[in-house]
Amino acid sequence: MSATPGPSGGPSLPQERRLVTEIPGPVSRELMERKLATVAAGVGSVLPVFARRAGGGIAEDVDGNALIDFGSGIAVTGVGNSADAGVRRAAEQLGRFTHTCAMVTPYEGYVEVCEELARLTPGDHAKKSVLVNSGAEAVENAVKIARYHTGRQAVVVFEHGYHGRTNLTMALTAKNMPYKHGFGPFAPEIHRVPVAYPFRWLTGPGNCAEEAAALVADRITKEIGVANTAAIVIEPVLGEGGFIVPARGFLPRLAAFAKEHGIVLVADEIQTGFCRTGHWFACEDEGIVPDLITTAKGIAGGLPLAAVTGRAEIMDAVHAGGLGGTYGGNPVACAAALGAIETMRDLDLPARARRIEEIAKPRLLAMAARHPVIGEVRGRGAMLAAELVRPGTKEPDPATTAAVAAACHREGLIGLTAGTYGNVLRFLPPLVIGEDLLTEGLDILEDALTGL
Ligand code: PLZ
Repeated sequence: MSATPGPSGGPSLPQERRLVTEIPGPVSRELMERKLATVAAGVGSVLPVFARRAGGGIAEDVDGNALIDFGSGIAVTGVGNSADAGVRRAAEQLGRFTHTCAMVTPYEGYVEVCEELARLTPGDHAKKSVLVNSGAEAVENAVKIARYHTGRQAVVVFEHGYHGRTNLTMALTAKNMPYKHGFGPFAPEIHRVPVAYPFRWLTGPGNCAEEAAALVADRITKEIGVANTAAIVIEPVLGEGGFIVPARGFLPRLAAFAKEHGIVLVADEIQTGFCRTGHWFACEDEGIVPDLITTAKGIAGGLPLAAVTGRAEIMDAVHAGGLGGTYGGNPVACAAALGAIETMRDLDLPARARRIEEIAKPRLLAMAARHPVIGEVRGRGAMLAAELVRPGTKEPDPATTAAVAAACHREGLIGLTAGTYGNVLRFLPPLVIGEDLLTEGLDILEDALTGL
C-alpha cells in the first residue's frame, strides 16, 4: 500500500520500509554529534536515528530511510502518528487558544476528556478525573488521593513494577539501573512485594496466582498492617519490567483483598491502556474494577496528557486546590485526546490489537520453537514479548537481546527491549499498522534470530 506523503507525515506517509543509507545515515550521524554536544548525557536514545515524519506503521528518518515501527514511541501512538482526527482537532484548538490554565478559567475540552474517561474506564460507578501532563505525575496524584482518602500512608508496589522517574515514582519503580541509581534518597512508606510471574515462579507456574496472592496478603497483614495501607499500585500487565502478564487469578485476588480492607486499588494502565492489550483497558481481561486508574501514553496520540480516574467519593476526598498544575489538561492535548479516542472508536482499535496478536503470536511461538534462546513468548493484544535466556536454562540473556534488537535496527525495524534483566524483546506496534508491515517486521526479527 502506498500513498502520497503529506507535509507532516501522518497517515498519508507511504506504508513501505525503505533503506536508502546505512542505519544511521550521514544526516542522523551529524545530528547525533550535535545532540551529544548539547543534550544532557542522561537522555539516551534507543536508535541513533533522527525522525523526520511518521505515520501508520512507518517512521521516516532525516536520511530518507523508512523504518517499520514496532515501538509506537513506547506505546503512545496506538492510533498512529499525526492521525487525522487528532491533528484536525488539535490544530483547530491551536487556533482558538493554547492555554488559559484549567485552574484559572476552565474549558470544555477538559470536561469532555473526563466524561470520556468516565465512560471508557472499567466499572459503572460514578467517576471523576484529574488531568495532568505525564504518566509519573498521574501516579503521584493517585498516591496523593489514596493517602488523603484513607488517611493511611503505606503504598504497596510490586517486583518488576515501573511507575516513573520522579522522586515518588522512582521509589515505586523496582529496577535500579538506569532509573534509580544514584538518585536517592527515595520517598518513604513504599513496600515492594512479589508479583505472580509465572515464568520465574520458584514452584512453577501451576499455583503461581494463589501463592503470590497469599504472599502479598501475608506481607500486608503481618508486616505493613492493613490499617496503615493506603494503596496497592499495580500494572495489570507489567511493562518496563518485561511485559509480565500476572498469572490468571492473581489480580482478582488482589482486588478482593483490597476491597475487604479498604485499601485503594490503583491500576497503572499508562502502558496497557487505550486499546493496547485488545480491550480498552487491560483490567477488563479479568473483569477487575480498580478504584483508581492512571492513564497517559495512548490517550492523546502523542501529545502530553495523563489522568487519574476513579470512584467519585475517593477522587472528591481532596480539598479544592489540592490537585492541579499549570499545564494539566492543556487544551491542545485535550483536543488531541478527543481526536484519538474518536479514532479508537471508529477503527475499533481493541479489535485491531487482538488481530495483531492473532498474527504475531503464532509467529513468535514458531520462532521460539526454532530458537531455544527464546525462553517464553507472552503478552496480550499488541503488547507482546519474547524473553531471552541461555538455551535450556532460565538464565537471562541480555547480550543476545541487545544483539537481536541492534540487528533489527540495522534492517529498518524499530524494536525495543525491556525487563528487569534487560532480556525481553517487546513489540508495541501502532494499532493501525498494516498487516503486510507487521509480517515484514516479524520476518526481520526472525532473520535477526537466525543470524545470531
Ligand atoms: N507507568 C506503567 O509504562 C512510562 C518509560 C520510559 P511517563 N513508561 C515508559 C522511560 O525510560 O522513561 C510509564 C509506564 C507506566 C508510568 C510511566 C511513566 O510515564 O509519562 O514517562 O512519566
